[in-house]
Amino acid sequence: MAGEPQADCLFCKIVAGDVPATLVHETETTVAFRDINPQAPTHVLVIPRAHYADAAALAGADPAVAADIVRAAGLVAEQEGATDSGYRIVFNTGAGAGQTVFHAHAHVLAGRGLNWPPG
Ligand code: DGP
Repeated sequence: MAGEPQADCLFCKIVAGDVPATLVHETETTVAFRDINPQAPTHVLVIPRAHYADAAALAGADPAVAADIVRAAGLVAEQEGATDSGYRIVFNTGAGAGQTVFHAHAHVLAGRGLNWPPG
C-alpha cells in the first residue's frame, strides 16, 4: 500500500532504526541524517517516514508531508548555520537524474560555493 514500509528499502530501514545513521533532526513525519558520501561540508538527507519512491510521488499522495520535508530542510540548514550563506535543496528524481535510493529524499547541501548550473 502507498506509504507503507518496504522490506528492501534502505531508507525505510534507517527510519526503523535497523540501519544506523547520524540523525540531525526528526519530526513526526520526517527524519534527517548525514549523507554517507558527503558532497559538501553540510550534506544532510531529509526523508519522509512513509515510503514513496520519489518527491513527486510523495507530493501527489501527501502534499502536507512534502511541505514538511522542505520545512525540515530549512530547519536543518538553520541548525547548520547556513541560513545566511545559502544552501541548496535537491530532489534527484529518476535514475537518469542520479537517484539511486528510491525512497523520496531531499539533499540539503551547504558550506561551500554551489555552482549553477549543477552537474
Ligand atoms: P540519490 O543519489 O539522490 O538517490 O541519493 C542517495 C544518497 O544516499 C547518496 O548521496 C548516498 C546516500 N546513502 C546511500 N546509502 C546510505 C547509507 O547507508 N547511509 C547514509 N547515511 N546515506 C546513504
